[in-house]
Amino acid sequence: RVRVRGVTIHRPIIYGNTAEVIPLEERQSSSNTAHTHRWTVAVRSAVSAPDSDIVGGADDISYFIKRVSFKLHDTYPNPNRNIDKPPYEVTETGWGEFEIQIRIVFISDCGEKPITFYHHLKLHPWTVDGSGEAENPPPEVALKAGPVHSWQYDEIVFNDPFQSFLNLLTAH
Ligand code: SLL
Repeated sequence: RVRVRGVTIHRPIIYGNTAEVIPLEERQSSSNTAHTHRWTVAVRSAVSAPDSDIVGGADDISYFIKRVSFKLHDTYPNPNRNIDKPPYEVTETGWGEFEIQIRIVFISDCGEKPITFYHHLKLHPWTVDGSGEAENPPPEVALKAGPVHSWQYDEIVFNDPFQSFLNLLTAH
């Protein structure tokens, strides 16, 4: 099997999270009243469907991805979450922000090593008060402000890919 020297091919992705305040009534009737937010962390294609308010995800990225692992904070049960088919996402509830480790494993025999990066889970719509200090608004204000979004655009770069993998990527 031969590598195609000098060739670089990228695939655009987005990764990040949305978060919403859990309404008080729902919180009080849940088993975990300390959990203030519901959030979703995801890896998707960077292409959004027209007229959709979902960020990205319109293109298939599963043909070159075997697994996406999200490593949550140790306060979560089974913090290592392996997702083997799209959508590559985890939805949870909680009370705090933390770094999520994201690892993408590519399909078997493609010759590409897994990549690892981090996303800071964002729950709060930080606002700036009159004095220029950043503040984290109270839950009722945050609830009215609507969902928080924190997304990063990036490109997965494959250098000197195997000819077979290059063919697969360009065929899609
Ligand atoms: C903080 N450094 O102190 C962060 C840690 C951890 C958030 C945040 C756990 C939920 C559960 C949860 O929300 N952890 O107990 O299932 O802000």
